Amino acid sequence: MIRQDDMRSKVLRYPAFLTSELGQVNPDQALFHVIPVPYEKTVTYGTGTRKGPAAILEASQQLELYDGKGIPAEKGIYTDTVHLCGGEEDAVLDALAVRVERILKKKKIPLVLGGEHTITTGVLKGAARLPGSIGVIQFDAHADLRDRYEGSRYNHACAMRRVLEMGHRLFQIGTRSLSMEEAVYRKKRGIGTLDARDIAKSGIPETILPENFPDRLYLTIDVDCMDPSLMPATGTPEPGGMTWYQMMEALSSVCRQRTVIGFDVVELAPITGFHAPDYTIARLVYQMMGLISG
Ligand SMILES: [Mn+2]
Repeated sequence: MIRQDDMRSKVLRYPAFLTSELGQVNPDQALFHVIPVPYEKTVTYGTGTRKGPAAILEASQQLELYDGKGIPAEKGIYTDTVHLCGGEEDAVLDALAVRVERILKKKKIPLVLGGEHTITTGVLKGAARLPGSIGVIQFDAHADLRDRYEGSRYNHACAMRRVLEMGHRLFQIGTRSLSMEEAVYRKKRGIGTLDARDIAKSGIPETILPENFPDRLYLTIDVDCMDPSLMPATGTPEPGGMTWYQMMEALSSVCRQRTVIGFDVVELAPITGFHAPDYTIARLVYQMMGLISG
């Protein structure tokens, strides 16, 4: 499955997103640039998220080109080389920042497939190098706002704390598991929230984001925002999560109201022999492309 184009320069490619339908894609003509990032260093419970990107790309071969409204693939989907994740955390994340910055400068949309949630900090470091403020929407069962976790500032449980330190605004959707300190910190920093409990009670509101939230959005989707009945393939599942249609409604609401500059999907940990979760994420990614470009 993994094709090693050139072992000497360690260029690694997974099968491209929807390559079954699209064949070779010219990066200059593609709006969406997929970066597979099989990063797994600080996972605390279930493991295997390094296998997430390849599983999503593999499952994408089964997608219908028509998403129910249009054909998002017509905007062009280019799958770039696999990000090298073997080095020091700082170096791996900095290299990711450089790649993302390059894509954004070409007015393309980076689409990063994880890998653990830590990678979002690398992506946003790159995005922050372009002018203008960015609002970050985090779909996640967990707040990920700890300052340190298990001795590391790079732990996935700290990802959003690092993002806030870069000066980005944050809005959390689907949260249902956090420490008392995180709850206090959330209030203190004025972080916007649409918690899972409120979604279960009242559904997705017409308008989610506050009026003064930045117009340029970056979306980070931890797959555990969805209910484990729909998404069991993740390291730290939490009951009481979002349904498929709640996800679609929330995503389409924020895409309608703002400009999405990029997004990532993280923390899929494929279960061998059970391909439904992998396909669910491939479909989610494709629907996102439609919502952004539609
Ligand atoms: Mn999470």
